[in-house]
Amino acid sequence: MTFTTEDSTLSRLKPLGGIRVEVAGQAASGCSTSGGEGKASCGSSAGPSDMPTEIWEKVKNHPCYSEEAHHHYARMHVAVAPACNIQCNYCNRKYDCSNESRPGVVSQKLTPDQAVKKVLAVASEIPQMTVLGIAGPGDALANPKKTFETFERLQQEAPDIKLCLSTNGLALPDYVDEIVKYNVDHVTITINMVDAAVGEKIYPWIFYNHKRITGREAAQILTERQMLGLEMLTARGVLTKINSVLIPGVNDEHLIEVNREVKKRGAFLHNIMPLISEPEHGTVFGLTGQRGPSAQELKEVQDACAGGANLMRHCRQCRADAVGLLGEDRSDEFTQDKVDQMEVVYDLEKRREYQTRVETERQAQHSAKEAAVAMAQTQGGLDMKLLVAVATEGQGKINQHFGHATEFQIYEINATEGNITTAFIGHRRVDLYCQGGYGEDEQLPSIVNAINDCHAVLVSKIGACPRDELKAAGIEPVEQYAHEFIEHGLLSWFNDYRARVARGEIEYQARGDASIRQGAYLAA
Ligand code: CLF
Ligand code: SF4
Repeated sequence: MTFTTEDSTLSRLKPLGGIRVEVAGQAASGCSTSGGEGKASCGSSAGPSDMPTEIWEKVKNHPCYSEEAHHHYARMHVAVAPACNIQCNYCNRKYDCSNESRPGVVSQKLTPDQAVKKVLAVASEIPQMTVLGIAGPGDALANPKKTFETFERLQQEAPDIKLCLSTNGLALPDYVDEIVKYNVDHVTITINMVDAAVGEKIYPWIFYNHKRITGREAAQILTERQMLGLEMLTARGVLTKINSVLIPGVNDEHLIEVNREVKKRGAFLHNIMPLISEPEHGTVFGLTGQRGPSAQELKEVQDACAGGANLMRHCRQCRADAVGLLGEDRSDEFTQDKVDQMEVVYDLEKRREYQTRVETERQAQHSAKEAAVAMAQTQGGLDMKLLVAVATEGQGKINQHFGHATEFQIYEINATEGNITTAFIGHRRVDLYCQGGYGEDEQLPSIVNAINDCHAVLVSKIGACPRDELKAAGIEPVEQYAHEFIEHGLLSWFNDYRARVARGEIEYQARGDASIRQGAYLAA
């Protein structure tokens, strides 16, 4: 018998090409050519043996382009691009661009001079910071002078840092030469539709050729420019990621078509993100009651894209001035006044030494994962597929106290016909349970809601009260694998769990849906 958390819902969406590929299988499948439809495309969880060396060199320490790298390497954004050339219904200009960051906090806008000093300061303090992105708070290419001046200077002053930019794509075809000239190896285009009839529900207007254009014509121009820009980047060897905002009832099933079209044009990754539409953000969608997707709705669309462009599932919808590992926010340590007072010494050698140590740690995690999977295969047991939440603060380990977690990482374990795989499928942001030494019991229901589709939560420690509440909700709290590598803990728990099911000590029960937390992220 096969147990799964999602049988009831998965069949609603039709996968590409009529073939359903299990998520875990996809994650493990690595590089695949697309039979003449597009270039080779490698998944975010792929490794060096899955892709050409020059591509691996570009992605191996980019936390957004490599799922494994995001446990070890950090990125930062500089908010040098305030203007925008389109209007999205999920955006309120008072806040950051929600294409690449989430609304809720206004960034401190920087001049290129300030931005360069900030990057050097962060790079000195955080040697695992390997990528600098320009992602707003408006559109990077609606502010080309500031964007490219910043890139040009950084190319000279911090040559080991990878450059990355994010755009809505309207101006992209005009700047591909500059992107190549300044060695911007990674570009993200937000593409929410490839059909203007869908697009006119998302974009009320664009500003193009010195004119404001509205309605379907605006959406048509936008989609043509996005596709052209993507093709031009692919032709020049720039790795391109597509971000799509999943808007239930507007573009949910349509995103499967988007996935197919961007794969055809050589997109390296597709990142499908949930709409954030709290009314207090004052966006059109927020004010008209357009809701965001639930966790399972998001997963269904992502799973239905299996076989198309490879998916990124570890995006944190970070701010236009984010600093740190994905999922952490250290921007408060690098406000303009603090950076102004810093003595910045950019020590390239020290950064390289540190990153060599990170690579050793990463290799240890990789080996631990392989050993854990091999161990689990030999034990046999019932077929099942389920989700598990993990509290981690990095290094690929179960090393965080339940009460200190501001997010849980979600893994899917899939045992089918003797083959076991694990796959990272996303994260769930939560409010901090532990507030200044005591547990905040009012937060517990929202934390349970966020991981309600999981069978267990693996933590380094947990108090009696949250333990009881989780158990009552049917989620098993597990401390036993504290400080072990995540995959090892996951599979050890899983083998124990299905052995208990097989012995009749516990009964397998399907889990329900979970909610994606809306609203501003607050750093712990
Ligand atoms: Fe920044 Fe974006 Fe570059 Fe990453 S973020 S410009 S590709 S360096 Fe990353 Fe943040 Fe998600 Fe963006 S987690 S919002 S995908
Ligand atoms: Fe807002 Fe970004 Fe859309 Fe511009 S592209 S309207 S800044 S979400």
